[in-house]
Amino acid sequence: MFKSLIPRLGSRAFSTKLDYLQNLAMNENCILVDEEDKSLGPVSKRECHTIKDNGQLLLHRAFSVFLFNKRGELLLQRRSLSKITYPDLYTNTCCSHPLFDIPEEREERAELGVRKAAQRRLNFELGIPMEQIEPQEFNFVTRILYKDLGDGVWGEHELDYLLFLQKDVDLDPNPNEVSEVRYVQRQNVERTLNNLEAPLTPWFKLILEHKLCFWWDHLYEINRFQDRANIHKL
Ligand code: DMA
Ligand code: MN
Repeated sequence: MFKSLIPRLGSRAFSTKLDYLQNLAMNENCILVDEEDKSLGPVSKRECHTIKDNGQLLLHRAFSVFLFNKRGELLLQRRSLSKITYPDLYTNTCCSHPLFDIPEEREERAELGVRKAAQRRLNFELGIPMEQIEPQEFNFVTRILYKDLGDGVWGEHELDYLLFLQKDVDLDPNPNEVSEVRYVQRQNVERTLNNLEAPLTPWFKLILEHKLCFWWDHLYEINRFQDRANIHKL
């Protein structure tokens, strides 16, 4: 009887995107943390985002940038179809992880590691020149902790630093990361987000339901709301 030489693909293989660059990035090491944000060492991005058989996901350090232009409009991105986790969804300006592999990104003093990682990823994902945003320019607001089971194969479980910045910047999106960018006005936020051609990422939704609009309304004094003491479970 004919036996196929092509191995049968399990469900995980089917839902694994074969994008070369995105797969390569899965070998980078995130920073594993406990619920108090104490660093527990390196774990690959692949392992951090793989849902285990018991539904568990490893908690790791992350950041979410909210970049506003001088008119106070929030920059959104649509994740590319190549992304392995949460492809083709609209989300806040830029999200990623400080890497254990880059020693400066492990620095916890004044959130320096996260700030450096944010500068690196704004450049990589959106093409914002490195010199247009310095790490100390971000306004760190607070940390949130959330878990989301994504597509059942790939998910998120993050201790996420929220970074706000109001500045006009140059954009040159990287198509392997981002398929579309657009600015959203505060007064139209509900209507605009309800009429997008794709859903929002779960973390953006959670932050939106939490305090995004309040912080947006107080952009000019955002530093008043800096909270280093607490980690908010959303
Ligand atoms: C991960 O974002 C971080 C958050 C806050 C969800 P991501 O999936 O966009 O990470 P990367 O761009 O490094 O793949
Ligand atoms: Mn993550």
